[in-house]
Amino acid sequence: MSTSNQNTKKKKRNVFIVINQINLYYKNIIICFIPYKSYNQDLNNITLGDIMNKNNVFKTNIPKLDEFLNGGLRVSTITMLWATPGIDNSPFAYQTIVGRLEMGDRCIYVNQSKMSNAVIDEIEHYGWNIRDYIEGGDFIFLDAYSGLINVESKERFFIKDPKNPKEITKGINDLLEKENSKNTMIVYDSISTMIDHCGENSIEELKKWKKIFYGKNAFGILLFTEWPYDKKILNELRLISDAIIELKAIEERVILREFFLVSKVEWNGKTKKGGTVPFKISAPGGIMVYVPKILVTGPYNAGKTSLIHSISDRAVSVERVGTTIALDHGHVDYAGFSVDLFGTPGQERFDPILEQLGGEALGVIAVLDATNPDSFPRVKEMLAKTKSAGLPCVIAANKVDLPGALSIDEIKEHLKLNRTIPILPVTAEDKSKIKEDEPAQLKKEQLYAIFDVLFSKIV
Ligand SMILES: Nc1nc2c(ncn2[C@@H]2O[C@H](COP(=O)(O)OP(=O)(O)OP(=O)(O)O)[C@@H](O)[C@H]2O)c(=O)[nH]1
Ligand SMILES: [Mg+2]
Repeated sequence: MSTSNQNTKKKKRNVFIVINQINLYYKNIIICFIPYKSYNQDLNNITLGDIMNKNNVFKTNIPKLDEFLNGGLRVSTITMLWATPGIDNSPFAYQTIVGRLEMGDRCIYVNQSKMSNAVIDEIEHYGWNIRDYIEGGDFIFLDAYSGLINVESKERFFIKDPKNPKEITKGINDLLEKENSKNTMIVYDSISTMIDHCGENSIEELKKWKKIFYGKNAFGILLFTEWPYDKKILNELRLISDAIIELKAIEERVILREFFLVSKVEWNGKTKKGGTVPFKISAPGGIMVYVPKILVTGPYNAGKTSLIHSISDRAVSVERVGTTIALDHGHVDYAGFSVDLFGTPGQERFDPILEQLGGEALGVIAVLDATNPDSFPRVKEMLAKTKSAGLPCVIAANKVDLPGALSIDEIKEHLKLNRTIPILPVTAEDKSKIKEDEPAQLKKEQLYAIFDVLFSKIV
């Protein structure tokens, strides 16, 4: 059994490296796609059928990512978590580990760049329980770090000389050979450390790993940080990888935004281009798709503030006698998305600021009062003023609990929109609690339905 330090305290600390004053621009991302043949020739005993087998699909547990991976990871493959220096790729591995363990798989974590206790601390930092799996023997460390720093390993399984890549391969093979009927995910942390110590020889070992995985229901997630390595090494790494998930950053004004993109998926047969997914890592919670701005607009008194307050984990409004005079802001974490909502004031006298508020929004929720068709032209006007054309948009037909409220079809007819925008109903949770000058509590499940539709259009 692994002998993780039971006294390890749960530490609150920031595990991310912040880059200051560095301009990282990746607008011209070269998406590298290597046709399937090149890979297949390399490993002639693994067939396309093996890799494509849908019964062996392993979800990563990371929102949106599985969509780009044609459902998830595959047996006998190597997936590279390819990070730009300064971006931590380990939370991606942790989140997948936790998901796989919950699904009944086992995980071998080869730690070569940090102590196993540091890995446990970090996983717990995100609020995930890992100790039960360690004790149950489903989460196993293969310690390749102690040997590097010349201390005795406390783990049951360790590599004596981690500078010898053949020993690493043998260590992985021995663990996989042990009788086990479960699917096994091998996490290697990290390939950069391996290359630093073992040089180009590492690449030859990686090729062997895929063959070792074959027949043992195993697959690998390898952590790699792209330090300034020789181009030849980088190219070989790309070739060996069956899938590459790149983690990059882009500077927007003074904020550094992180995003991932899948630049290679062998088992997909093609690369889904242009799919960059901005992400944010919260503790607890893990990786979320980050949507920095959703605009909530609509006529005076339609229910914008009510919507933002009802759905948000935390919300701020600037109101005067029940009407919004400056801004509504709320934050929602839902369905793997982390979203900032910005509400516009409804009154026409604030129209000059509508245009500014609409800038940089990734989606729009237009709220209308279903009992007040006279205000519908104003909905269209506000959509135009916030420059919402072209943005994913949903209309929330609010107050459908009130007598005289129009049906969704009637609203559609009245609005006469020249593009198809989904219209979904919204009602107050409890009509008896409605107060004239206060935002109402709206039904959460209806609001989540609106988000589901909107999010499906955003990334
Ligand atoms: N019956 C009913 N009343 C609602 C509903 N949603 C909001 N209200 C009420 O409608 C009024 C206006 O709601 P707000 O959320 O302040 O509307 P708003 O769009 O932010 O208004 P402005 O900021 O002034 O443009 C309040 O009195 C709410 O209690 C609903 O679904 N049903
Ligand atoms: Mg308001």
